[in-house]
Amino acid sequence: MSLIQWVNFPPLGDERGSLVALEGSKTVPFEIKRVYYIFGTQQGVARGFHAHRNLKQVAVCVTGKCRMILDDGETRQETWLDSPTKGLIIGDRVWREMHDFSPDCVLLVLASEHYDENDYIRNYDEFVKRDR
Ligand code: T46
Repeated sequence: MSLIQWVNFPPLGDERGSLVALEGSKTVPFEIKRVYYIFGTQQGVARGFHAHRNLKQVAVCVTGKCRMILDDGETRQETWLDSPTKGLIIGDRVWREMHDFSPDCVLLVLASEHYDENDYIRNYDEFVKRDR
């Protein structure tokens, strides 16, 4: 099964421009408990490099782009987040890395759980050996 799974956000456009609505348990396949966004990422900086034990997320670049790597310990796949109408679903126990942020990138993330530092798996070898 591909690690790269999308959810489409149909643009509600009219002559004034576009609008996308994100609704928990509707357009987004879980109840949204937290929203955060990453912006102003410096050139050459990569982020992520961890997995989560119990967290589902949808990530969407509302402007600009970045490259996302997902890795379940057996398969490593990558894709570009470059559209405000496509969200990437990131499931539990998937290692993620974000690279090649454009200067204008705003990466919006919708999360199924509140922030919990104890939910992070930050050591790749441990992730592959034990935490998948
Ligand atoms: C993920 C990828 C896509 C908080 O206090 N609350 C929060 O909700 C978040 C997400 C972070 N933080 C703090 C923890 C750190 O001191 O903000 C700081 C930066 O977080 P972090 O280094 O984890 O950021 P990234 O970009 O490496 O990872 C983030 C999310 O943490 C992670 O869950 O999946 O974006």
